[in-house]
Amino acid sequence: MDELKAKYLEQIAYAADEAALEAIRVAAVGKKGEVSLQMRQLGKMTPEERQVAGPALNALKDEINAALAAKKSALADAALDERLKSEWLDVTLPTRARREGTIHPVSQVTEEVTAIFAEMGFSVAEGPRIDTDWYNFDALNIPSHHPARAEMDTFYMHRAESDDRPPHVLRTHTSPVQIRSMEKSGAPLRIICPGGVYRADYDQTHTPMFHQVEGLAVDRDISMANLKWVLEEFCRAFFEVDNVELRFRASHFPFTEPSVEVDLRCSWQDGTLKVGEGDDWMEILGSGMVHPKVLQAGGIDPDEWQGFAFGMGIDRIAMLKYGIPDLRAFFDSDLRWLRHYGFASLDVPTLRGGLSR
Ligand code: 2U9
Repeated sequence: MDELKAKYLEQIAYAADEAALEAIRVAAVGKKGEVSLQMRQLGKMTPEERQVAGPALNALKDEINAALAAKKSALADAALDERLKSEWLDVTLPTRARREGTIHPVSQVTEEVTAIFAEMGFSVAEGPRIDTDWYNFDALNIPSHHPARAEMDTFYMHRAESDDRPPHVLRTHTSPVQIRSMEKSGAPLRIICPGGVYRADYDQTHTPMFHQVEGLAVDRDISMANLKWVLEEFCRAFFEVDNVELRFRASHFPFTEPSVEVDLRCSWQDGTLKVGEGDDWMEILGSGMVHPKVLQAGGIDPDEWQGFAFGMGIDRIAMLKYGIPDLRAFFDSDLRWLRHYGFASLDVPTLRGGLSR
């Protein structure tokens, strides 16, 4: 037994790789290995001989197995060390000046808006781009006869006459996401819903697909004052100026009551927009207090809860902030345009690190 032990421990010590180790394992403790064969002889021994040889053989087997395991792990460590010597990268190197891909202004502005509202406790909610007309219209207090349905130039999904499922539309706003979030999470709630929406309209300021971000805050005593503060904070952070001034103009939307359109004080000089100064006003978003019927459609009791909501066009605020003239170019995939208006992929917008370069 001492000979077997010395032989196999030496072989294990000199094994060069896992394959050699496996061959040694098979030869020593495999089913037909030398130690296993010895164990089979135990039956032929006298009980006294067996009492000595049995435990000694088991101990030998354990020792060989332990040596095999230790060598296997040492080989794996050595292999990893070898790999680490060749596979490394210097994370302190500067990024490549000549970049191939860029972040689209829509993605950049979505990230900026998300960072600002996240700081105020809003989380991001997402939902389907194809939804039922109930989620897109009825739940938002836009019944079938309502003129807003026609005004929204809706794309309806084709369906067979025999199809008895409810009609589906390409969502005309991200509002159905808020209805679904109210149903799912209940009150209180603080969310923003960014994403693509669809309307059958095409000219210099309209494309059949564009992007919106809508916000919704529901709590026991939310007021227009909270709405105004949130929107002012947003504009200050987004346009990166301290002195923003907002003007609330009475308006009408089916889903909010009262409803307001919000204008931002600005000046236009030589086609350049300056926010927070001058005598011009520019409309940037719509908002209001959520209509009780809309809260109810989302399963929230309007006698106990109230909320504010707002909506704005991401493409539009991207054009304003970054001086991009034509909306249609956003979706042309023209590489020269993308290189000119795109953002560096490693410049992630944060409030402290800076929203834009
Ligand atoms: C729920 C309740 C209320 C979202 C709102 C607006 C006003 C608005 C437009 C801005 C420019 C759309 O992209 S745009 O054409 N939006 O004026 N949106 S209040 O109100 C909601 C949404 C969801 C449950």
